[in-house]
Amino acid sequence: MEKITLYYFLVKNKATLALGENIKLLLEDAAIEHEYVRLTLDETWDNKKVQFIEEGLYSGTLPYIEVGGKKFGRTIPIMRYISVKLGNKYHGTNDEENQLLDCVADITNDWFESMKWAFIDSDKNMENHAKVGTPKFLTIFERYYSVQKGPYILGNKISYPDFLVYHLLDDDKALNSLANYPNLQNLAQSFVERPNIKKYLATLSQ
Ligand SMILES: N[C@@H](CCC(=O)N[C@@H](CS)C(=O)NCC(=O)O)C(=O)O
Repeated sequence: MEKITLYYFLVKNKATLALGENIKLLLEDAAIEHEYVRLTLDETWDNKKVQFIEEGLYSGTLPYIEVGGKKFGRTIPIMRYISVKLGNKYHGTNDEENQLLDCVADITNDWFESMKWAFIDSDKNMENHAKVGTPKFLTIFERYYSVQKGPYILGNKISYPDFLVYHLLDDDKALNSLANYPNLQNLAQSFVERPNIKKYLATLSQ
């Protein structure tokens, strides 16, 4: 696949925080040549947003990618697009599997939105999210991941929602408290051992 340029904000000065990282992890895993451009969510963004909308990114949101002179937006659609371009590398093998992947990916949007608003609103809401929101989503995903033997949602084959779920566990600081969620723990442990992911994660701790 051609080189991809990924655009996303640098959130709270932490390289991996929020949506862009889902795509970054996929690009790393697939060993696709890429550049990651970080923007700042400040007054300069308002002008950029107008420009992006004029260029056809009508939602005016990040992340987006540029590839072969074309721009594509929205996290999950971008991940699906990359997977399709790679011969459905990160999709299922039939309609029913793909419906399951759609479903899991859709719930990750709910999880992200719940976490985002708690994070933006106040410390009190964040506390409430940690007590109520996080366990609610962990329980839902534990159910999905218990259907197959794992470690991934489709069993041995990784697919795009696995990246989303792993990254939410990280963003929501749940990676070290998965004792009651053995299938999610299995996912997280296997995910970080994927050779390209392992190499990439090592660069973050340098
Ligand atoms: N569900 C969308 C959410 C996109 C979104 O709301 N992005 C936020 C950053 S997390 C954004 O661009 N905010 C700036 C704005 O709306 O002007 C996706 O996954 O792409």
